[in-house]
Amino acid sequence: MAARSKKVLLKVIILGDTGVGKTSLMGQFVSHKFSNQYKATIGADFLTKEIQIDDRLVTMQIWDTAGQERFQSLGVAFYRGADCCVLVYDVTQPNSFRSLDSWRDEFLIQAGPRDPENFPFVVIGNKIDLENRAVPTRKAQSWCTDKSNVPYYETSAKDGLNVEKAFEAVARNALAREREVDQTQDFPAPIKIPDNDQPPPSKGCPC
Ligand SMILES: Nc1nc2c(ncn2[C@@H]2O[C@H](COP(=O)(O)OP(=O)(O)OP(=O)(O)O)[C@@H](O)[C@H]2O)c(=O)[nH]1
Ligand SMILES: [Mg+2]
Repeated sequence: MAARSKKVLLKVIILGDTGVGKTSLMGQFVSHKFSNQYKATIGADFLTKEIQIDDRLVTMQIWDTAGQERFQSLGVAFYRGADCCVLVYDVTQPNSFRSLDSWRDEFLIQAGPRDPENFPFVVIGNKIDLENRAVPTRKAQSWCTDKSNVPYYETSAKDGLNVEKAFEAVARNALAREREVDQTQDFPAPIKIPDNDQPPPSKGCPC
């Protein structure tokens, strides 16, 4: 029998301080390319990549955003409909780790998901190829555990280390969540059983 194949489109948004490597991660994942030169992202831009997750062909539409404040002008409409949000920090920059809270809050305010506590986030600690690491893994891991067990990955966009794994987790996480939403929607409408304490329906139908 032919394998069941369903096409899915996932909208993924990458957020994090300027210079943490958001554009580099996307470039490494989508085109296996990396440049040491820094070019600030202005506004937002997306790339797509198709990946196979079990029996499903998943098109990831990955939105790279600007970390520099003066280039941030994304409205609510941009965040709405996101299936997963990737929060990136640089393991050599403690400030970028401390910013994760505000990036998460900002996303939840703007996107307004129905169930904010369980919205699928993935956290990436990038630049692990560098020697001057300043944020310990357990600190980042503990932040993620506190936030309803957000998956945590450490990557190097430069070497490509763990990049594929992290984005696969993004897709899996979003798909798992989609299934949950589907299930609640498939539930039949509850049948109302009249409460015995309620007064009987009024007699004398006007019709
Ligand atoms: N060594 C090392 N350098 C990296 C890595 N990822 C990114 N960089 C470098 O860090 C700098 C910033 O990377 P970007 O990907 O442009 O950062 P960004 O988060 O997109 O920055 P904004 O667009 O301003 O928000 C660039 O010079 C990259 O070459 C990494 O994993 N290792
Ligand atoms: Mg960028």
